[in-house]
Amino acid sequence: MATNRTFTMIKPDGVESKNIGNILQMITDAGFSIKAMKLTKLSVEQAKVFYAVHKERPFYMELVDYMVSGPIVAAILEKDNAVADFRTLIGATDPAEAEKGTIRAKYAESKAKNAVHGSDSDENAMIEGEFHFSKEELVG
Ligand code: DGI
Repeated sequence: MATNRTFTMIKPDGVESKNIGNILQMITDAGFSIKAMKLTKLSVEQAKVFYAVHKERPFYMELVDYMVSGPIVAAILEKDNAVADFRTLIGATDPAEAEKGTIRAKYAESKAKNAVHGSDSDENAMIEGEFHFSKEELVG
C-alpha cells in the first residue's frame, strides 16, 4: 500500500450509535478518498492478531472483547500525509482529551469505546490494510 494511505475502522460504538454516515462525512470533508471499504465483524482470533502489539497491556482482552462485540466498518483512505492527518482528524485516544471538532470529541463514548481506529505509522497502515483487504478489494 502506498505511503499516502492509512487504514481506519469505525468501531462497534460508532456503528451502534448510528454515526457511520457522520464519521464518513467528516473523513471525506477532510480530503480523504476511500480506496476500499466494508462492513464486517471481527472474529476473536482476528481481533487478537490485529491488536497483538497491545497484548501485554492490562486492557488487552477487554479491547479484544469490545472489538468483536458488534459490526465495524473497515476502510483504506488516501490523502497526502494520510497517517498523520488522520490521527489529527480523529483526536486523542480518550475523547475527554480530544480536541474539539475531532471525530472522537464528537462521537466517542470513552477511552475504550472511542469510535474510530487510525493507523499510527505508514508501516502499520500497510499491515492493517492488507490484514483486512485483498488486492481485488482495493478499488480506488
Ligand atoms: O492509537 P490509539 O487508538 O489512539 O490508542 P492506543 O494505540 O494507545 O490504544 C489502542 C486502543 O486500545 C484504543 O483506541 C482503545 C484501547 N484502549 C486504550 N487504552 C485503554 C483502551 N481500552 C481499554 N478498555 N482501557 C484502556 O485504558
